[in-house]
Amino acid sequence: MKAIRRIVAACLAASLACVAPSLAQVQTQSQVRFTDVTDKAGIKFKHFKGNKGMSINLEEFGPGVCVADFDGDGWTDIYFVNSRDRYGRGINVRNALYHNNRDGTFTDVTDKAGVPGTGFGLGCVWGDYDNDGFPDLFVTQFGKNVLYHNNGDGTFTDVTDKAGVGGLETGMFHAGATFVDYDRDGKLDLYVGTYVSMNNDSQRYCKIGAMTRLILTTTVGRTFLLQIMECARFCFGINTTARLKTPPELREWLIRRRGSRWRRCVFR
Ligand SMILES: [Ca+2]
Ligand SMILES: [Ca+2]
Ligand SMILES: [Ca+2]
Repeated sequence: MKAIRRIVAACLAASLACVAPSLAQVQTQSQVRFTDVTDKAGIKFKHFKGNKGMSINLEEFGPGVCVADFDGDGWTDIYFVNSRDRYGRGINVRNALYHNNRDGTFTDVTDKAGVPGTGFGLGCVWGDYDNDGFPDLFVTQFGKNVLYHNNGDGTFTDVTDKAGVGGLETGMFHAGATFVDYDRDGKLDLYVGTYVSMNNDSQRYCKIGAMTRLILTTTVGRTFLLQIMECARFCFGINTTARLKTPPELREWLIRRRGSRWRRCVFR
């Protein structure tokens, strides 16, 4: 028995010898720490998700944030993107531009700069598309995008229509964008990513008894079953299951929450 204990002890010692340098290495690598200075920096921006009850995929996709030295003072400024109230609840929110005060604090200059956004925002990107030395701001939105030209005096001008970058011809769900000079002519070009088709034509209704819920669903990239599940969960919440009652074209489904009876769901 003593021999076995000696062997085990020797093995443990050998193992620790092997492990010890790794732990030290990890400790060395983890010396960098971050401190949350949001309040101290004066950044009061709060993202409003926009959901009413269970969120739809649109409300899960934001928000974007992008940084640039928009006024050329050598200090990086921050732009936050916000969503909007799409349910008529009277909730007023907007995007926010925070100017770097060079002392660890920031000031909200959105109103002065004129860059609140014009719709349900998703992403943003800075880029000096006209090479005047001041970065301009492009915001992707659900619906029409917005391009703000930097006037160089702390203010911006909405030049979306003039620039032709509203993007409605490519759909509504503009998820993100990037500036890149793809043809190397010295002028930045703009690439905008559009997510699934999601517009008024793809609004669906879920009717269960006297309860009718409008849901926003998608016509591309989603299976019909997923749409049904979205419908069911909007009506009954999570833990809802569904099964087909009639052929899919009749769109009658039976749904139920766990432990409850099956109920008929008509999907239009
Ligand atoms: Ca700055
Ligand atoms: Ca510019
Ligand atoms: Ca170019």
